[in-house]
Amino acid sequence: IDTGVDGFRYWPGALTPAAQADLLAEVLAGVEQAPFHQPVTRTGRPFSVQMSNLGPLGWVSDRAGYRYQPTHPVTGAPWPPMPQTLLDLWRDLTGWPEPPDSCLVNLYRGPAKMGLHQDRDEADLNAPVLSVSLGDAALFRIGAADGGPTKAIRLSSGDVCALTGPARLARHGIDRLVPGSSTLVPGGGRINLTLRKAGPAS
Ligand code: MD3
Ligand code: FE
Repeated sequence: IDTGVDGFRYWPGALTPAAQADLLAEVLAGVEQAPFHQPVTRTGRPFSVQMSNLGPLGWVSDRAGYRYQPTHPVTGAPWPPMPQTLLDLWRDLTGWPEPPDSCLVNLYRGPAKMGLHQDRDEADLNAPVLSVSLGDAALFRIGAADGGPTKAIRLSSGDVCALTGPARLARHGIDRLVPGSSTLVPGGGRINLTLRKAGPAS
């Protein structure tokens, strides 16, 4: 597929249905320790997506702004460990010399969406980002960092994509779910895992 954005790499169906179920079970076990919460923007507007994190650093947003921090904003506990499956997937698909230190777990249900944005809260913007989709399909929108047209592609359960090089600062978002397209996530909806090297390169 051609998104028009150089450095966007896409592996449709990278995870078999069995691998998706195993990975989801590991992620949901982590989320039992670090429950989903609904972050708010600096102006107090709630995100329609619910979030949790796994690994040493988690992305959070509140009235103080966006940042990565080592603890859950509600419970104060450290984020649960990153599943080994995800560390392996990152190594195999990105080849990046350092492991990810952050896995943002985004839960989309019903009308949840994510507006067009850039990811630039990470210390080393050269490190790639890896995304794993589980559950209902979504319409993902992406366009070049410096503006111009955007394209929508459908991300389905088990699809993996990497954002490397010029795609790292691409504008992207989730327009909407394709409801009823998967029964993987209990209670319905879509879970996206975003793996990042958020802290400084070592
Ligand atoms: C393109 N998440 O958490 S994943 C995010 O499906 C985020 O939850 C979306 O955007 C989701 O920041 C999209 C695909 C993705 C992730 C990171 C990117 C695309 C990206 C970073 C740069 C460019
Ligand atoms: Fe993003």
